[in-house]
Amino acid sequence: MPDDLASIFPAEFVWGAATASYQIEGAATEDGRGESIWDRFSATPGKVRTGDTGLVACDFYHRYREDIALLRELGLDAFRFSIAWPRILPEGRGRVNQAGLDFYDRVVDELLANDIEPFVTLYHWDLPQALEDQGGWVSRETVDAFCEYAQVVAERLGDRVGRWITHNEPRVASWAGYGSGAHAPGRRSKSDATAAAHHLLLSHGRAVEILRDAAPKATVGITLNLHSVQADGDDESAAEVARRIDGGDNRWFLDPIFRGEYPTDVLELLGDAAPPVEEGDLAAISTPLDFLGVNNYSRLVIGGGGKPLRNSNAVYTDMDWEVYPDGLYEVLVRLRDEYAVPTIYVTENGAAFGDIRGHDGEVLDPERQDYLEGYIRAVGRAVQAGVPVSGYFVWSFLDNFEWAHGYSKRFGIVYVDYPTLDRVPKGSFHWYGDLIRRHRAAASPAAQTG
Ligand code: IFM
Repeated sequence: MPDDLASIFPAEFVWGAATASYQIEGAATEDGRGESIWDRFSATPGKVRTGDTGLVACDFYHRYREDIALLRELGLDAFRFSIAWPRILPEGRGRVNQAGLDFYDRVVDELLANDIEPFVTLYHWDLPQALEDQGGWVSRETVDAFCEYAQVVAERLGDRVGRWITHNEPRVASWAGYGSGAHAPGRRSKSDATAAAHHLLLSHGRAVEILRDAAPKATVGITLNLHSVQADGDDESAAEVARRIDGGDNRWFLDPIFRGEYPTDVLELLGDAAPPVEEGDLAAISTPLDFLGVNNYSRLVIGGGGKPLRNSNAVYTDMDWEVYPDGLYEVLVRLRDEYAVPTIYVTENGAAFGDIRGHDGEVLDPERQDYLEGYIRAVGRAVQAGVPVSGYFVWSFLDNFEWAHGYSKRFGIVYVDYPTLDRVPKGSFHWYGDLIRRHRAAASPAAQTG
């Protein structure tokens, strides 16, 4: 592989940055936005660190022009953001809030005016609270509500938006939202979690056709958070636990989407907590996709006795996640070899570190730069091995509301000074921008012929 990272990638490779509505927008009670499960959850004492909420967040709602100007400065091809369902349908279904649609209209137009392609995620976890009150994702009716929402958004934005992601990380939305209760809505039930996961997947499958009909230019995918789960050494119990975790975290979502079936070993383990699958559901879930979005940050190693192992030689991020770029390579190769995924975008990858603004006002983050370089190199290796990876999105563009961790974890390549909401591009922002510029230069016709 060439040393110069920029020359590894094909000319049409897409460089992007990713965000999500609740994590950056703020303006949680403005212009008719309804309540979301994250408003309710973060207002509940003890659920989010130091009681942080998304009420103001990064104030992207008011500062999107300034932020898009920074995206332009960075030289990005694409920006991934999500739509807040409660801005569009404050009660979850029925009444449409035009002011909510208008906001995303403006964001899309501003991006296009700056030559940045919008990648729109429909659901990044901010379910209207009104729907949660009627059962949330455990209820099959929420699937119909999601279809209604997808239709409304696609009709309004579909003339300009070509890239659609139905859901972000259904594993987290279901397992953490309805199983462990660490995320909104904070329920703790295994059968609720599996029902929620199934309905998220079903709503995805149904929405694919809706998006294609309402937005004829649409290419449609879903984003899954996938990780490499490995057993350390030959310990049999470690191998068994690793397989079980891989089943729940990875195969539970990949198999229905790409094979039209749930993995039988996981179904057996679930027993009575298996999801309520009806005839036709798996056919809908496995509707062929245009692309798969992959979010990857770290790997999991299981040691003797089935316990997660800590690697004393590795760097860990502020989330206590091991830095292990090969894990992303392994995931990408597996998607080609085991699931024949046609096109992949790495829709999130990045690292939280405890960034500090220096006396000179700058924010230097060499650890994040190293992290990004290692992972982008791993993507490059996958591309060279023939894996169809078409783009890479750094998580995240801005420091933001990191769910139950509140604002304590900084993932951005742009620092947000929360008291003033000033944006300060970090060292990694400049590094990433330089990579993109060098890639363009290496891919230009002059460089090809010269
Ligand atoms: O911040 C989250 C994002 O919302 C979903 N993927 C993982 C990120 C880091 O935890």
